[in-house]
Amino acid sequence: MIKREKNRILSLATIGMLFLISLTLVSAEGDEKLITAGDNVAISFWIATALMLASTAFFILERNNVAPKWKTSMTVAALVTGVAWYHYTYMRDHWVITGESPLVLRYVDWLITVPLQVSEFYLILAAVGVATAALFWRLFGASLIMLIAGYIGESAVIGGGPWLWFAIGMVAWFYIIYEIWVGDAKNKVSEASEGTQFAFKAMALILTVGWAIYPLGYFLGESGSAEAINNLNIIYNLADAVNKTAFGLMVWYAATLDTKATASEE
Ligand SMILES: *C/C=C(C)/C=C/C=C(C)/C=C/C1=C(C)CCCC1(C)C
Repeated sequence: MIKREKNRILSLATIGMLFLISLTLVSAEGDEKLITAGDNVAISFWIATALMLASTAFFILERNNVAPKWKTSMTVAALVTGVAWYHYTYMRDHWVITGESPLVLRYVDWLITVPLQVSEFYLILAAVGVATAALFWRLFGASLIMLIAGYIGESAVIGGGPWLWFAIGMVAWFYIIYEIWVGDAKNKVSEASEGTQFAFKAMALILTVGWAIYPLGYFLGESGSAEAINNLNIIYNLADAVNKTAFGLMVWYAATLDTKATASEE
């Protein structure tokens, strides 16, 4: 019975995946321009697109194999890569056709996926017993300030120049790092399960090291060199691979650790 149920979910997921893949093909066929060899930015867009789709399918399928308390985290991980996959299908076409940065869609994507990741952090903190609604809103607010400042700086919709807005974004990001490393979470985490401890450490590293790739991309992108736009896009695409796929994999690994531990207790 359970097996039948599982097979049904698996086949539904497979159908869903094939559907998503066929959508990707349709939009690729409609393009007037093709990727030229040596267009490394376009290649990085295509790799990121495929990676986001594969990660989404993986997280949805693996959701069935983890303990119930980790299922929501797996769902959120799949949503992050799923939303990104959808936006990447557009961003990559935008690049191939215009040769320009898909600036607006990039920030639209972050505006949805970063709050989703903040919710993921919140779920992990909740497992450690240190999550409060106030903390969630502080992290959420700081991440919004960071992204809005970045958008204003890159798009130049308001004056001030790219570096003032960069500085504001950096302050918001440092505040997030401060909350994670200096808040009470880290004291309580040593009492939590092995899986939760792993997830917490992974989260702290992603926020500090993984997220650092973005300001680096911004910095190089605004440097005014001829390669600036290429650097910016390759670095942002790489950053998304680390922060969306690798982060989801860490959550999945933490969930698997916990699920095994619970199974051996029983
Ligand atoms: C999935 C997308 C993610 C996790 C995007 C994260 C984006 C950032 C951490 C952006 C950071 C920036 C700063 C810290 C300074 C201002 C410029 C930004 C917006 C690139």
